[in-house]
Amino acid sequence: MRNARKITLILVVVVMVIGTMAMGALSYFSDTETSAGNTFTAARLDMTIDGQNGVNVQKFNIERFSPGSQPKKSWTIANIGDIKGYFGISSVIVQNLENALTEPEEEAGDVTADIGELGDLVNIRLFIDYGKDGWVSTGDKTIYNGKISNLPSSFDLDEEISAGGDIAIVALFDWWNNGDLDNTAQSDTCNIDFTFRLTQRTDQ
Ligand SMILES: [Ca+2]
Ligand SMILES: [Ca+2]
Ligand SMILES: [Ca+2]
Repeated sequence: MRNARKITLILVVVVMVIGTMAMGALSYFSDTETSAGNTFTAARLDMTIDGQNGVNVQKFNIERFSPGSQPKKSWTIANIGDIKGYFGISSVIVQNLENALTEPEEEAGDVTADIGELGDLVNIRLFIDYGKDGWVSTGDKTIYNGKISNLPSSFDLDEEISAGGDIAIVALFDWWNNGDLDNTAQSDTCNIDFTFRLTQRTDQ
């Protein structure tokens, strides 16, 4: 009986000690802060040509082109995104169409009735016009200078365009005097399709 009272007393003391410890734990200083609302928002990389977005921009449609002419055309390539991009020409496709094989063409030795010669005779100077004056100036970057038919299928230019920035690309065509050979291109059409590309780089 005495032992039972002793055990009960011990249990009461243990419970009181645990209770006091718990009360002591609740009384410690504490503080909390939050870090909520953490988000990721993807950047934007979006290119326009002459302010046009998502539509083909036909830059030139030159009619009645003849030797001695020097037409030029300029594209404004803009990065309307919010990170810088790197510009290149990912595809160049040249087609030389004969259209009609006229009498002067035959007389000049054109024997290919289904292949045009215009792109073989006309020079194209393609450059980045840093001065934006439309002409090749000191410091401008020449992309290509040669006959249209010899254009490579792409140009890996790696030309930086900052967010909100733009560059001017100019194509300057020269049909210099090639003598009688010029007659082989009468009535011909030369078609050039460019695909411009703006890409992000991971090391920026
Ligand atoms: Ca675009
Ligand atoms: Ca021909
Ligand atoms: Ca022709």
